[in-house]
Amino acid sequence: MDDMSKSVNVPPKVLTIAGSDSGGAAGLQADLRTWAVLGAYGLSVVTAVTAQNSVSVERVQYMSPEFVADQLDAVLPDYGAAAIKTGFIGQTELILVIASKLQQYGCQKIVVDPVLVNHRGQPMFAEAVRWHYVVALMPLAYLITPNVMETAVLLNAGVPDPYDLLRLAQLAQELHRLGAKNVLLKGGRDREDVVDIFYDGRTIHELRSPYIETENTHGAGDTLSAAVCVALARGEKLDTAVYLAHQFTHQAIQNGAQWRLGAGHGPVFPAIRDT
Ligand code: PXL
Repeated sequence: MDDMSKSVNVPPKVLTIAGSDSGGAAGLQADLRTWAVLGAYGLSVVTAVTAQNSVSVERVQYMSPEFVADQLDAVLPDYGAAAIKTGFIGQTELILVIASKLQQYGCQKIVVDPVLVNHRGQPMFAEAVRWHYVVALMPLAYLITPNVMETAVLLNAGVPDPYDLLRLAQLAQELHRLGAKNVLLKGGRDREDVVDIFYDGRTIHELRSPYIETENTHGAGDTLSAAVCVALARGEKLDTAVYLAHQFTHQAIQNGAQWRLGAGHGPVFPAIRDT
């Protein structure tokens, strides 16, 4: 019989290299949920397991670099991935092994979400981690998706005022000069709007949506970069991909905005429910 896979409409395959959030809001759980909603097939290579809930992160258990390499060697030669996202990594040895495997397998569509600060905006890792992101991972990325605080950490710069969109545009350009091919700087503000700044090396684009008054934004950044990743896997152009992902994330925040699932910050939720 002919190769059935040619005639069957298979989903795009996407890989997240990320941490597990036991609270189910962020990390690989947010990525896989986003991909299921968008009809993609998600692979997951686990970098770390966190013990956390809606209030706090209690513990982080890192996987060994060898075991992360084993996971990548297991999935990439077999399934392959049309696009890859990196999330929580947190250790220099893990950054190095991931960078080397990404080069070995030659994936072009890599979205790097530089998870560097906690939700209070405090840096989570030592300076060496920042530096490894810049020298080892950023050159491999097709897109990086830092928020305002992560941008300041990556550039070793002062924290910008999120309302100063001109300054954010400058910082996006500085990240490009530092080696990022494309930059989506998340979390700018303008009056009642949230503004993400997208810089492709030529033009600054603004992506806008109305600010939603809620504390339930845990996982918003993961959802956004996972949504960009799947659009790229489907062959969308990057400017279309970031636009679709911005709208998708706005809707995901809207969906969970009124919830009270735990005592603290609630999740965003991209699925449409009929109950
Ligand atoms: O939202 C960033 C993020 C990514 N990955 C893991 C996390 C978080 C934030 O809580 O816990 C595992």
